[in-house]
Amino acid sequence: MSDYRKESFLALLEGKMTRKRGKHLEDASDKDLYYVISSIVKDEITPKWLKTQEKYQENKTKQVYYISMEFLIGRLLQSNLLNCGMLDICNEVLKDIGRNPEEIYKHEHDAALGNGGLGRLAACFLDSIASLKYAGQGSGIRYRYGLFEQRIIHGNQIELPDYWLKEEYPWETRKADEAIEVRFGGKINMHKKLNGDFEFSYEDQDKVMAVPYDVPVIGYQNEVVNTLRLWSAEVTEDESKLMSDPSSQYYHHLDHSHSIEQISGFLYPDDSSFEGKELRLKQQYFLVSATIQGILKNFKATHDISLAHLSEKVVIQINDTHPSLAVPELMRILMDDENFSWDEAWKVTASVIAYTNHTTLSEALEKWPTSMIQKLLPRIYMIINEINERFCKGIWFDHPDLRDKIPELAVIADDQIHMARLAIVGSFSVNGVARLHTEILKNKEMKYFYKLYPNRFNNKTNGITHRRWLLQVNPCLSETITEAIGPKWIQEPNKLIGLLRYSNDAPFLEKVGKVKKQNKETLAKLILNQTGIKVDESSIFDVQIKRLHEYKRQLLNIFHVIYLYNELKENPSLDITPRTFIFAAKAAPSYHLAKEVIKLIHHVAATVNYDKQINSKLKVIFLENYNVSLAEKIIPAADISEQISTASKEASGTGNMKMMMNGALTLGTLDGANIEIKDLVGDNNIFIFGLTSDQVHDYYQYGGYVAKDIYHTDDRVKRILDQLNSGEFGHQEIEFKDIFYNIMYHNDPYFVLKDFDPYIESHELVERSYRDKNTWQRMSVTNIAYSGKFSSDRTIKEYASEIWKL
Ligand code: 26V
Repeated sequence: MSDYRKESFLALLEGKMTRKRGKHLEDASDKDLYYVISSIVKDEITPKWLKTQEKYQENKTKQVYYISMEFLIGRLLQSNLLNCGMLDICNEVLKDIGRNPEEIYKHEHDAALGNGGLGRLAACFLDSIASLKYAGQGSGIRYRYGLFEQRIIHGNQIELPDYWLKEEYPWETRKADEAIEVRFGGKINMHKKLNGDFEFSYEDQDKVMAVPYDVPVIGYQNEVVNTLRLWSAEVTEDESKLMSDPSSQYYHHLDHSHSIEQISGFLYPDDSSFEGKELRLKQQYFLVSATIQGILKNFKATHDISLAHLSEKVVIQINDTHPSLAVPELMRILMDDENFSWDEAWKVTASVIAYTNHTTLSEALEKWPTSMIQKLLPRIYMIINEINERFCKGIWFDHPDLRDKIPELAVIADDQIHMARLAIVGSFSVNGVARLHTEILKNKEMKYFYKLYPNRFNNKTNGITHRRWLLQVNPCLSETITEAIGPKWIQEPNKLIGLLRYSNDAPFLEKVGKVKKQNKETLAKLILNQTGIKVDESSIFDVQIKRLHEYKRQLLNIFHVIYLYNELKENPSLDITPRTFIFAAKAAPSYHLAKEVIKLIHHVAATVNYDKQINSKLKVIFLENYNVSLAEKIIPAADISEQISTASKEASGTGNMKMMMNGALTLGTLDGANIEIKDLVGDNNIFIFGLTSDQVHDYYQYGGYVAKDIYHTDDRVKRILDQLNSGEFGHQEIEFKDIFYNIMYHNDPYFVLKDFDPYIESHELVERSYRDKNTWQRMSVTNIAYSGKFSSDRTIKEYASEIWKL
């Protein structure tokens, strides 16, 4: 690092500290430093931000708009410093003046504007779009409250509100002059024009202002700065005036302004089951209407061609069905405001919108009651109706073979609007997020649509940004990699494959092993700090971190722990490799069974961790309030990555990719992207077990699985299930009847018992492999070497060339 650059960074720091915070550097708190460094970054990137946008305008660049109800961005300071090439300098200067960078970065509140994988994927995509110099924008909602904060009290999850905007958020810029009016409800008037067409006008609508807050998205050392635009719901200026005018009937109408602000009030914390809540529908339309209006305004300001050519300059990717009202909204504006005929408007709409599916779980599929849409969005309802009628007629006349499938295909059926069907019909591309998932869409869940539109379906296997998830979170591993193969992998993550040459190089393996050990020590400190429990740093760190869902089967994991505990109790001198099981997971607030599993993990932990007899061999850790920042600390320290969903249920998974990239070995089912990991690293560098997706499918379709039979024939299983009922874990009075009942009397819907035995066997193989340090390190390095494929840069290049045509 040149002294000159360090000196000038220090000078900036000192200057800004006095100007912005009125303090000398020596007196600055960590928080002062956080704000001042953020401001330095913002100063650095603002000219680039303007320039990037001007260039797009000047060159009339085609733009992709990524619309998502969720962007799980986490903290930004460190990754922004990294991307603008200032991270090393900043760290060094801070250390020079006796400060700890970590302590400073910690002051940023996570932006938790998402639930899990789908929201984090959106954040990784933005990073890759900018880093690959594509012209792209994210569009989302600026929720005042992000995903709840989780506290655990006596094993029970308690949810606290996440008021992340309590203090200034340094990355956002409010753009009041670019606010857009969004309208709900009202009366629709129809007039017949001279040419026989109908014309529509609206009356008595409720108006809401969508005010954009722009967050910069900085490309990796490439001068590009894109935008994430987050919309906030506010009262319109007119109404605001009326409400502060004592002579007006609206004076102090606080209820009204409250109900409007509620639209961007909070993120819905349930990603497991669809609930037709009106406020959620309002959020969706609010996001979509503001975004589409903004897109068209920008198009008109930039291009002098007709909106009929929109698809040459704009593509809209919708993240799951949540923004699928984009279809009727674009139709509405083109027809009612721009005088397009139906056919003209349809041609534009269906060539601009592309849809990504992220789940096949039927509980999560969005279906809105027609009555709700009709009341809240009467004109949108009319348009959806027309889309449905034309679509059904089309099948009737052009695809007689599918006539009897119309009830399964219709956009409106049983007084419900099926959003996935709307999204498929109204888009030019439908993609799944891993190979198996896309095959399931094509051949099972959406097979008749696939028959109708075979060219529309395509796969885009997910990815993660290696800049955050390797370079930033695991600097020592990154350095070790660079020492071996040079720095080119940072720009081209596929170059990580060069590590294969070192997979038998003892000194290199040793270095990688050392880094893992350090990372485990760091995590052990965090665990001690947060839980008071001291874990064995040489034990296997076996990690399952993700939302709590039945299909993700945290239950199977904890059953294995109970099994090990039972074995050790029976034979305390059993020679097993010490293990630390690490869990972190939030359950949706209304998901009872998921909360029971959290409680069970805690009670097993309480029993195991304090049992003197086996103490040194087993530890169970649950880290509360799982979020992006916590993931960043756990992932570099993982030895085993648990990816044990019931086959066919996990569309892709992305935690699997993050852990692989940090040298953990996957213990998983043939589900989601695990399959693609296995195909790359080979059977010897991964631990695969359990039912296949086809077997699971066949059991659902034809029956033949009886969970009770396993209970009655496998003593290990019977013992565990009986322990749930006996109150053995935790306090005597705590029982886990609902979990027991679900397995025994709902026939174990996620095949926990069926996969139990192969899971145990797989764990035994893990244990044996770990004993041979050299083999383990080789496997670990092989995983890192192949992980380049899972950089979201690869994913985004595929989207850009095959869907977006940028
Ligand atoms: C679903 C719902 C359902 C009802 C209302 C609110 C709400 C909010 C979010 C969701 C998301 C469910 C879909 C989802 O998160 N899928 C995950 O997407 C990841 C990225 O593609 C993928 O890696 C995971 O396997 C998949 O479960």
